[in-house]
Amino acid sequence: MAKQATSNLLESPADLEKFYRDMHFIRHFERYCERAYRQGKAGGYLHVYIGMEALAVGWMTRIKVGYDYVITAYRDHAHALLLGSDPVACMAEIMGRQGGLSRGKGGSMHLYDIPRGFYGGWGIVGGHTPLGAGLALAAKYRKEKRVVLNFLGDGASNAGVFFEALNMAALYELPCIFIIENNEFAMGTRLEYHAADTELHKRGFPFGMKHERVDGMDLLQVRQDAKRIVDWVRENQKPYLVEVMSYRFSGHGAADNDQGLYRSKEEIEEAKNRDPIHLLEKYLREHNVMTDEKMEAIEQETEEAAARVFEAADDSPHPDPTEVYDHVYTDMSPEAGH
Ligand SMILES: Cc1ncc(C[n+]2csc(CCOP(=O)(O)OP(=O)(O)O)c2C)c(N)n1
Repeated sequence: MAKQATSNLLESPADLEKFYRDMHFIRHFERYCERAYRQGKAGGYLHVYIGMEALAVGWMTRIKVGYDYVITAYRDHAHALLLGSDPVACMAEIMGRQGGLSRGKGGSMHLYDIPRGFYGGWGIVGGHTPLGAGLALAAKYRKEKRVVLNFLGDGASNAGVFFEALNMAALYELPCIFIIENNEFAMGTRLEYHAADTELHKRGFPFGMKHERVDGMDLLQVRQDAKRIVDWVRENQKPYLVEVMSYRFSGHGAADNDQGLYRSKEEIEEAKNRDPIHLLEKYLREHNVMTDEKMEAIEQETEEAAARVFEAADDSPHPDPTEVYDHVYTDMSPEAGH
């Protein structure tokens, strides 16, 4: 590691390296997911997180893994990976294989890992937001001090059910952080065309909820905001609405090849000036935390790691057709011990 003035650093060098690796790994993992889809190896649909890595890394590294709860929509790969879910099991799920997190029955949009507090992975836009409030209600009822990260998209923040979730969370004072991942688009519809008021965080105001808009591209800023808000919610046991500004570099889903129908190539290139990985590289360079050679090595190592994950997942067999009705509903019978 290069010489550095560690006292000026916002994070320890070891943590900075870990975050840098995580962001690269997520990006490579997502590229392999797109490849799997194009090779016909991933059924259903698939949405990647490329461009938004700092958002998930910043927030997910501020919670207590295995204690706090996380729930999100269908753009869910990064969240599972950051909670420590086995990357091969994530990729195998995305490919619909037996070794997948949901035994190959959910696919990309339905990753779950309950021991790590990950409650999915949901495909109905906005539909999971009351479930996240319910998780917070359960924790509060049991007098635990958990917090819930309840992620949703900017488009999802228009759904009626989201306002119901906000109302109940405020009424019952639930430790739930609604995190709007504002990547500026709901499929091909730009923020200005889908939201009457584009400051989405204001939607917390009518419910008397604390709310604010924060950055989602500069990892170190994200980490600071996330810590402040997670600490506040854990301590005060009340909800919070935070709108995190980001941008998605890839198409909406794997079938959107971004042919300039709703945004120009120039706009995407312009947004890449704030590529979260490059912003962190700039910090690492300016503070002499890491040399360019080391950064290149990490980029390559994480690419190779993602390639190994892809291959291992591809080796996992398809589920046996006789299992099709198994594990779909929880067995609530007395024999099952419930
Ligand atoms: C209730 C419902 N309506 C419509 C859809 C189709 N649909 C899938 S993704 C999407 C856009 C959601 O955008 P946003 O919430 O901003 O999330 P992002 O994809 O940007 O992460 C829509 C309308 C759906 N899945 N569920």
